[in-house]
Amino acid sequence: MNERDELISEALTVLDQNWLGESTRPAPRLYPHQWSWDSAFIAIGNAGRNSARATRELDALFRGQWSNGMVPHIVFGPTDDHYFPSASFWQSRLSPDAPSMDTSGICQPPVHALAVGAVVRRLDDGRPFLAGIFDRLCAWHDYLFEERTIAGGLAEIWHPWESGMDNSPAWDDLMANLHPRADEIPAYERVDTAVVDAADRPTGWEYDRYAYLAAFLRDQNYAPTDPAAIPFRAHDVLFNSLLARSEVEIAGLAGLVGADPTLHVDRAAALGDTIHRRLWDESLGMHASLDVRTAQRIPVQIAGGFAALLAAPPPQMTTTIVQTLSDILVPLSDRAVALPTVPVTDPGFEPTRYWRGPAWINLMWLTAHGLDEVGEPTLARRLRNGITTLVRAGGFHEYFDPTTGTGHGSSDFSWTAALSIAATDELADSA
Ligand code: 2M8
Repeated sequence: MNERDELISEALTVLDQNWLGESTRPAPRLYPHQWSWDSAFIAIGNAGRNSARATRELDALFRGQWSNGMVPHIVFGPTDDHYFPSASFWQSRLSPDAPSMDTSGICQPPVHALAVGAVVRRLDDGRPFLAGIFDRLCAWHDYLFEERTIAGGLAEIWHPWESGMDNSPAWDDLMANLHPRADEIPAYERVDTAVVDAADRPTGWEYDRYAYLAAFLRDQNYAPTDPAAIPFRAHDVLFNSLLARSEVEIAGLAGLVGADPTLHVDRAAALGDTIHRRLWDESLGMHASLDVRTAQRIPVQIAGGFAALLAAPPPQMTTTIVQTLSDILVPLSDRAVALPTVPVTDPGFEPTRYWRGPAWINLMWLTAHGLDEVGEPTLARRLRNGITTLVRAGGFHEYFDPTTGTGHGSSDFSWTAALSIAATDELADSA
């Protein structure tokens, strides 16, 4: 077996081991249920190798969809243990919109349309699967455009977990501005630090605030009546760029099910314009997320900001972004680079702490796609080579120290495996 086939076969073994029967857990012990954006990445990896499983994965996730359209960030399995916050913490059925199975009460970045598109393109006839999921996908986006787009034309996140980049330095000031009273922080017991090194995870101070924010939303049955009272509100670049790019994807898929693409084309264009107008930060040379409560952009260079490449930036902006990105990328060899979540030169860079420095395969893969879309295939290739280099040397870890290449967090991490397959296939296709 050549190196390429070997990597794919090992990645498929990880996905097999994490398969729960209807969906795939992100990792064996750390994340035992179904997570929203993880499942989208996992379906992308399975699309070309195990398309039946990819369709089941997405169907299972959308079975957890709420009647208001929200796709929850966790769909819980039948056993409610070994994870904090558990189903009994979230109590999703406090909301009349929640389905009969247990879910969390918040969401994650809308990357699902890209997964649906990837799966449909790999099926002999993708129309039956698409017909079953298309309206649900549109309802998810309607939720984001209607219930989460409150001011300024951008969708809001209400919890750092909704960004997917939980303890990113982008959220430091917003978190520091939360002043929960002791009785507003619910009692809880962490499970994560018993499974992986606590030094690689968010701090206790951050977890207190995660628990406080989740309980705040829960105590309003997940339907806050006064947006001004929500303690954490951000316009995240990654979240909104994925929403814009996903609208383009939905527009492209619409014809296959006889739907009208116009709304989706218009939404993608309007949202893209707003992203480039409101989130562009000339001094950073890239886009930055915005604190809705202060109406200020958050002046930090975060890898998620490069997702704006997926939202059709204008040419001059694109040139600046690619230059900034090139300066931040860390060489792994003469043809492979890693994308750290925070520049290694940043005083706050922590090489192994979760979303505060390590290289994450999903952000590298999304950035490679953004580069393809703005006509930078050489840099895209170096990023994909970076993905295969990191997993060959470090295994299918959750994240990697970009300065040494060593793997951290959970081993046998599903989206690392799935996107290694996708990157390997894309490298072969572009050779
Ligand atoms: C991490 O987030 C969860 C909370 O949702 C956690 O730390 O327990 C993040 O890396 C998130 O992006 C990811 O979806 C999740 C499962 O892999 O883990």
